[in-house]
This record gives sequence, structure tokens and C-alpha cells, in this order.
Amino acid sequence: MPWSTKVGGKRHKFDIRTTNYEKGACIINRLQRMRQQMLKEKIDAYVVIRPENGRYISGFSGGEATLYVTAEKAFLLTDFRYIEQAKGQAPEFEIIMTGQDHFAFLEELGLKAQRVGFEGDYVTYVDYEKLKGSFPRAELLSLPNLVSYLRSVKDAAEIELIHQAVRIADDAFAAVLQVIEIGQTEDEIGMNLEFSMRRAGASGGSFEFIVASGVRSSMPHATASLKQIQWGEFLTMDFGARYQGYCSDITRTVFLGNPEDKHREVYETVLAAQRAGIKAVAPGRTGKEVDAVARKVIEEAGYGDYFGHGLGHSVGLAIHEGPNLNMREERILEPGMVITVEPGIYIPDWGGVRIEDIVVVTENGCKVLTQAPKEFIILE
Ligand SMILES: [Mn+2]
Repeated sequence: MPWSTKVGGKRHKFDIRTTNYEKGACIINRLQRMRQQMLKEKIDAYVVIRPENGRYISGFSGGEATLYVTAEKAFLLTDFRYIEQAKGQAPEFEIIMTGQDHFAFLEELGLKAQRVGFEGDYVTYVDYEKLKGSFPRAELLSLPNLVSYLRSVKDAAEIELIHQAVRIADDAFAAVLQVIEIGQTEDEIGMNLEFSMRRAGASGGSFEFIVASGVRSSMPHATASLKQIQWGEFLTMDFGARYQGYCSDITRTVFLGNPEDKHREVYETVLAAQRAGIKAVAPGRTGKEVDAVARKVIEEAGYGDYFGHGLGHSVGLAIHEGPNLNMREERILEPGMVITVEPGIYIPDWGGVRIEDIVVVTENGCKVLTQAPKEFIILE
């Protein structure tokens, strides 16, 4: 049944059961690319459990499924609750109804397999023991990146869905600025953001929002609390929407009342670093190189010790994906990667500022998706 919703002032149509990008050609292409990776790794089967990887490869958005992919076949194992959905969303897969324990069904499917890959960064020890039981004669290989590396370069349809999630968050920021009042709790502000985004078509927030005011803003990951906002404080809001499975992530820091010179200085330093970081994003650069460009701006302003996290991370079906922008990231940026640029300065017992946009790596640089204003906003 076609359904439409209004997002970012534009009307969008999508199918309520399966989104277009998940159908047909796109999934076949992803399976092909996955099989090429399997050939490279010399494995004859791969087990997918991580929900985002499963969704990417099969189209099934139900979360609780195990995929078993070989050179010729592709199986999706799930239980009664998801059978109808799986048949609708994953036509390229043979659907097998299991009980709650999917692994028990792998033994029969994998009788001939000799080398079987799995997501070693996701499978629990308990599940690993079960996997060993299902493949008594095969060698099990931890290959955590086999599917997730495929996910790092987004196709046009994926970029459009992320862009929608970004527009929804941009609109929610504009809306929340209209209703922020002294005395509101951080939690209320978070709820207002989420409500706006749900109303605009988001299925929910893309993570637990960070709303941090005053001294709490010096904690980079302070989730919204019952603290009331007051005059003379920074207010940092880090939030995002989930739209058709895809995430957005945005941070804005505003000031309530009259800022002192130091508030302005810290804000302008973070903004300069953020702009420098965006300018540095280009194909061929490593995450480490881009991080260094933004970090240098903060270091030269004398705040180097107060920027203790990486510059950014990729987003897609998951809120945090690789490659990252940080001091260790050696992966090279490629066109189609979608990544955040989010430097910050956090001074304990004083406050902090973070500014975050999402960009898409293009052929010669990047395109900024986030449109919410980032000049120093003062609410009076
Ligand atoms: Mn982020």
C-alpha cells in the first residue's frame, strides 16, 4: 500500500512494506559484492547476525534473523513472528522458519562448508560456542568487516534516505528553538525534538539524545536529564532521526542569555575547527588526516586538552559505522561515504561546545547535508 508523508516541506511516497531501494536489483548487487568478498577470503559460507548487515544484504528490516550465504544460495532464518515480513522484504532469500535458536538449523545447511566466516565483533561467546556446534567439521573465521565494509560506501538511494533523516532533524532543531524556555528540563527539550521528528515521518530517534546544559555540557555524552536550563549557560543538543532505517546525527550548541567573551571564544574555535574539518574531507584522505586538520585549529587556540574524542564517524543503517575520523583511522575516504564532522571543547566545571554536521564524500571534496544554522545562536 503506498503511503505518503511530508518531510522537510516535500511530500514523499514510499511503500509501507518494503522501501524501493531494498527491492530487486539493489539486493542482487549487494549479494554479488558480498560473494566477491567471500571469494577473496576463500570462505564458502558466511553467517550474518548483526541486524544492520542482515538488512543491508537481504532487505529484511525485522532485526531478528540469521542469514546464511554461500556462493550459490542465500538463506534467511527467522521465527514465526517474522515469516510473513521476511517473505515480503527478502525475495532473493530462501526463508526458513526456525524456533528461537537459529543456529540449530545451520548444521543441516552447512554440511559441506569447510571455511565459514562470521561477525567476530558481534557474535557473543555463547553464540560462538553454538556456531562451533553447528559446523563441527568446518573452520570458523572471524571476518567482522566482510559486510560492514560494503556498507560504508552508500548508493544514491541510501544517501537520499539519510538526507531525509537529516532534513527531519534540521526541522526539529528550528522547531525546538521556538519553544525553548528557561526552567524547562533537558528531558523536555529532548522530548520536543523527538516529537517533532516523529511527526515528520521519523520512526524514532537514532540514539538516546544528548541534551546537556551549563556545567553538564562539559560531558560530551551527557544524556538528557531532569536539570532545568538557566540563563548564562550553554545548551548542547545532540540528536538525530531514524528514517526508513537510516540515521541522522546533528549537534548544535546555543547560549541562553548573555555570553561572556570566553563563551564566544570557545564557540568560535569549535566552529572554525568544524569548518576546517569539513574542508579537509575529500576522497583519498584518511580519517586520521582529516581529524588532524580540525584538531590543529583547537590545539592552536590552546584548547587541545579539552578535545578528547574523534572528529567523526560514518552513519547509515547504524548511528556509528566505519570509517571514522579520528587519530587512528587509516581507512581512505571514498565518494559515497557519509560521515559526521563534530569537534568539541569540553572544560570541566565550566561547560562545553560541540557542533556536528553530516557530509557526503564527493568526487572532489564533500557536500554538507545538514542545513541547520551554526553561527553562534543566543536565545534571549
Ligand atoms: Mn555523532
